[in-house]
Amino acid sequence: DIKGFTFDLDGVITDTAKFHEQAWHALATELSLPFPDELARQLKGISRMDSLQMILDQGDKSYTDDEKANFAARKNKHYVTLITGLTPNDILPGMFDFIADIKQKGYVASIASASKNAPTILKQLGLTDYFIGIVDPSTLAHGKPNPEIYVKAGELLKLAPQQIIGLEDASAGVKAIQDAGQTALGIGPAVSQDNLQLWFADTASVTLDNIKQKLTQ
Ligand code: B16
Ligand code: MG
Repeated sequence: DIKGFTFDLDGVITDTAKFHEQAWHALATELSLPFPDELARQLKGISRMDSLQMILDQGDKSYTDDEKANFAARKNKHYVTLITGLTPNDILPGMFDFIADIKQKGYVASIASASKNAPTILKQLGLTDYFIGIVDPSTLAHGKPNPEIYVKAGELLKLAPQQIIGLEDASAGVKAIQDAGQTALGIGPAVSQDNLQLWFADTASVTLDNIKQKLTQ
């Protein structure tokens, strides 16, 4: 029986992708590098330093580790100013009701986000108390699609993988959930091809009733 949920953050609980995009785009422009829409899409779920490398790969200059650390810090400073504007109104449709409902019914929940800013984002959204824990991405050796982050998010719940549903909007995250032995719940067009028993077109459709219905189909 399902007793808990592991949540991706960006794209599932709130849309921080637009702020990442804005901050990376500004950095790319400062460095005279192009920033195509396709690149913005590819950066979803990718760690900060890996994202930076993908942006720098648009040009042919090489940079020292110090310079790269400085670029990443500059982007993050900009990003942090953008997310201070987040409020509970920025929770994606239906997600507050779902998160409150599972808590009220005794399920446990944790966060599996690659973002080091996840604690700040949850606080801004007023959701901190709904989660038992947040995986610290600085403790991870590998990013999604490696299952490590979902394994750790499951450990925070003190549940077996078979008792957990993981929520994701990206294919790499769906694979990470499945390889962690949890049941993947996919949301949105980017994961519609993933052959999931639990697939929802949007966050508003994610309810316990709809999940139960799909699981018994
Ligand atoms: P930070 P998720 C990811 O969040 C974002 O999708 C990705 O664009 C970002 O680079 C990454 O977090 C790291 O974020 O720079 O704040 O540590 O989708 O895993 O919730
Ligand atoms: Mg995501």
